[in-house]
Amino acid sequence: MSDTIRFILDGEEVEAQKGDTIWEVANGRGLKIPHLCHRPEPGYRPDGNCRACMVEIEGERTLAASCIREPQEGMVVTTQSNRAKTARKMVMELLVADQPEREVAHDKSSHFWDMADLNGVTESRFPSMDAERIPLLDDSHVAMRVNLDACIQCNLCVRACREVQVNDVIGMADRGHDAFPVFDLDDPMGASSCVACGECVQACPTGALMPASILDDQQQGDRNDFDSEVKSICPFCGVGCQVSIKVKDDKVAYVEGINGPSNEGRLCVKGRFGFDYIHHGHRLTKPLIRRDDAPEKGLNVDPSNPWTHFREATWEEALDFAAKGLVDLRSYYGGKSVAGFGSAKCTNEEAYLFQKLIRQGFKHNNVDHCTRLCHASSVAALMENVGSGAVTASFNEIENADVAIVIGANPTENHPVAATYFKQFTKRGGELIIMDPRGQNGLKRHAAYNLQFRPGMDVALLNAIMNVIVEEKLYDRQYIEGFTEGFFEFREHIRAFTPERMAEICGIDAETIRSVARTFADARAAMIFWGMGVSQHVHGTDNSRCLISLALLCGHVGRPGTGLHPLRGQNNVQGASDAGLIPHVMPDYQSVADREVRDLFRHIWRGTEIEETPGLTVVEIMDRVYRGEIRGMYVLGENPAMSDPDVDHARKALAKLDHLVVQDIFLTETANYADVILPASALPEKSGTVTNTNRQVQMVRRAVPTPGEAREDWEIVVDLARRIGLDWDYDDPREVFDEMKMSMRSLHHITWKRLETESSVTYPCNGPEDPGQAVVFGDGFPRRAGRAKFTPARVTPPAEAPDKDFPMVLTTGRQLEHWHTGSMTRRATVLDAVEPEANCSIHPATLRQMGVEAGGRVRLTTRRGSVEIMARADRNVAPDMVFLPFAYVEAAANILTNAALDPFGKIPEFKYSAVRVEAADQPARVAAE
Ligand SMILES: Nc1nc2c(c(=O)[nH]1)N[C@H]1C(S)=C(S)[C@@H](COP(=O)(O)OP(=O)(O)OC[C@H]3O[C@@H](n4cnc5c(=O)[nH]c(N)nc54)[C@H](O)[C@@H]3O)O[C@H]1N2
Ligand SMILES: Nc1nc2c(c(=O)[nH]1)N[C@H]1C(S)=C(S)[C@@H](COP(=O)(O)OP(=O)(O)OC[C@H]3O[C@@H](n4cnc5c(=O)[nH]c(N)nc54)[C@H](O)[C@@H]3O)O[C@H]1N2
Ligand SMILES: [Mo]
Repeated sequence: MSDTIRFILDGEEVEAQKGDTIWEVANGRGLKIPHLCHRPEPGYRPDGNCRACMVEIEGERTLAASCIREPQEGMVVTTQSNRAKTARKMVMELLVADQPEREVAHDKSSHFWDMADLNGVTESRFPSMDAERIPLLDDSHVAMRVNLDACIQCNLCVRACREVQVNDVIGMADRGHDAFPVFDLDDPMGASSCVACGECVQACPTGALMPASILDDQQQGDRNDFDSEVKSICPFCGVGCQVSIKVKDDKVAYVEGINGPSNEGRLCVKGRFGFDYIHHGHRLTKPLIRRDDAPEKGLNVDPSNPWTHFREATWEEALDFAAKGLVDLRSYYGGKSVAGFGSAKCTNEEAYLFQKLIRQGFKHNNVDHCTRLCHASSVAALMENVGSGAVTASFNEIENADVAIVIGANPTENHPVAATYFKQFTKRGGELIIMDPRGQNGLKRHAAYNLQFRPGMDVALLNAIMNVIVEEKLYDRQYIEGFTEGFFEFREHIRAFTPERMAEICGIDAETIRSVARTFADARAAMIFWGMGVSQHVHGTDNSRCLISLALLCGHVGRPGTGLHPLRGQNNVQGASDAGLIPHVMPDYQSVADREVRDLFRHIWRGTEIEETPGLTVVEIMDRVYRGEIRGMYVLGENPAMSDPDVDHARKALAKLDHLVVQDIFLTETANYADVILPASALPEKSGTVTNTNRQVQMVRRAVPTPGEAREDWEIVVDLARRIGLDWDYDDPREVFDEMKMSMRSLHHITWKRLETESSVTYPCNGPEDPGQAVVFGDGFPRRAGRAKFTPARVTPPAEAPDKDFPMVLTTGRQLEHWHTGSMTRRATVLDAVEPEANCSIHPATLRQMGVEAGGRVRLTTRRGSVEIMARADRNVAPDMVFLPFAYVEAAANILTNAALDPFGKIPEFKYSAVRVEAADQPARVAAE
């Protein structure tokens, strides 16, 4: 069994695990051995190149680099011998000779100078060697500065870029003492393929790579020049990276990744460099009430000058006004005349309070949020067939997989930190299967299979794969017998979907389909990840049903390295859904139609009767608003005037409302239509909990104050609730969390206190010591008899087909630097600088045919409307397709998209509309009737 080794370290017998290094063992015992090229953070391979960590080993002639040397049984190691200390000091002195003086250092508090101090080195006896060779400042990137005069060739930036984030941008040019890091083929950083994750900046020990925001004109700065450090969660995507926010003068100075369970220190460009949206001049700092003499409601408010339409109000006045408008509608037209959109950008406690306000205050369930436009269909299929809507395994489980499918998701742009784990998986030999009509720049070169099939044909492709698995009997009979139901009907159903027949429909040849089927079925452990390319279709639920069946067929659920993982989008969409911000279920997906559930909440909510009819969804609510049946709305942290599938309709609807209360951090397109605007807090300004895609409940801590008179969202919701007559008396998010625990089994063993100390606990959690279960359903499913179900799916075509007037296919989605409707990221300096202009992507051959240069302007027209926009040439997009992000108000994608809904998930078909593309300087062609 001997995985432990005993050896002598500085005179004491110590124990080490096999694979530990001397440095690790020493460090674990509090001994300080200097280190420069070694970074103890997870993911960094020791390299042993700088010799700063030398120790003496009895019986060995030369000193050993402790960061790479593993102890052996009986070895005698001395870390503090004179010989070792002298050697380390010498290494340091040689390096100091080539550094800029400490007083003018790029980073006065660099790890390098800490190590110099540790060695007692203040100056060097040696002459500087490299004044000549240094390619000096590279300030071509908006977010980062390169000052190679401080580079010590430690190679950490290369490992950061290649091995941790797997971006392969940085390499070393030249050799030995003359080596220096280069970007791509020695391009300026700003012109290289760098995606600005900033991992290299975080890893650099000397300040040669630094965040631009903390350097002055002289290229001098100090990483320790901050007033406080607060550990919290990134406000952008569902990965839920843990961040350390360094605050100076109540502003975010800079951000670093810390060792959270989902990110292990890594961040992406948004999480590291995208925080200053919270300090933007457009922040709402005072409550606003629409002026009596305001122009007609429309998209006509300038967020830097709202006074044309709004006037300042005190909180008292604004809250009274907000409440009165809603209460008046309730008394006059009944509670159903008011509906609410809550937010997946806010905390769990805020989501809980919001749905409670609508359910308790207006006696119905017409409360929903952006999950409807997102994974609603995936959740519908998961609930139906697995019995639970959350992921069955964390994405980090890919570490234990040997095959993984990524379908309809673009993680290098939308879940970039998750993508780093996917890329590392392929580096270890894992086989990645990508299924996406669009080629993926970031991931495809790592993939074993890259299936660029026809858009909307997921069921055809997946059924064909399952046909092979069934026909070739590659399925896991034992698993199917033990844990599933419906297999025999499914087997009959799937027989018709032969690869040959499906190849014609989906565009992937039968042999490739067979080969993918065998790869997946033969895997020891395989995972399936999916995104909006699967869910946002009129057949989104069918798409997910296929993915579930595929995993069940092969028994790839419930074990390490297996599982179903719909990559959740917003930072707290999992948590907001768990907290009941959904029209047909209460917290923890307990059905409003279930009497026992309603009884439970009557008890917890002190006598409130819960309406038993499931409520209306986002798009249905917007429809009723349009028809005048809903006259008042409370919109918290959502921007439907941009994100609704038919914004023309949504904007008209919003304009009709008698009373619209918007609570946001900016004057969004939606706030344009508000009667009253309540200035709220951004995530770094509040405390509470959020739940990420991995089911990890994590602590959000307040880092900076809200600007002006803006207040934390939960406080505003509580004050409004009191004014509409509810007897709420919460004084702290913690009290809300405690109330949530009364109805939510998912929070068992997860306490506020634990989250304060541990920062993150995964649900389900089996005990006060258990960090939570990363993989679930190994012993059965939360369904009848513990069995998951096969639900057959047929091929349904998209809701509209291209024809001669609209011959191409429009698909919409996201880009790395921008967040949804752009309200946050277009106000973040770095992100806006990198991606400043509304753009779409079109195949170069298609552009050529239209006579449009790359970067020229095109007009996109669908049956619903038209926008003009700059077109990029992109070979990843099929010649008959256009890819359009929806972040740009000046060319809003959702003027064009089709609002047709999936019947189960009620999700719109954002991923497929028929479109006509023309050069913008050509006269618009009028569609023939
Ligand atoms: N940078 C950034 N990151 C984000 C967000 C953001 O706005 N910006 N939003 C967050 C949110 S809320 C979400 S939900 C996630 C979404 O993350 P993703 O699901 O990755 O998002 P999308 O870019 O909408 O679409 C993913 C892919 O679906 C493909 N696709 C299109 N049609 C089809 C099809 O018919 N079949 C298949 N299989 N694929 C198709 C597209 O080519 C695209 O590559 O991202 C989250 N992360
Ligand atoms: N064409 C097209 N449309 C789509 C999609 C698509 O793929 N294509 N995807 C859909 C999907 S998956 C999603 S999730 C939706 C997203 O749709 P939305 O949720 O409407 O989009 P966001 O821009 O994220 O809106 C969040 C709002 O919250 C505000 N905010 C941020 N932080 C806070 C906070 O802490 N407190 C408060 N009060 N406000 C805050 C922001 O300023 C912003 O106005 O879009 C959907 N629409
Ligand atoms: Mo989403």
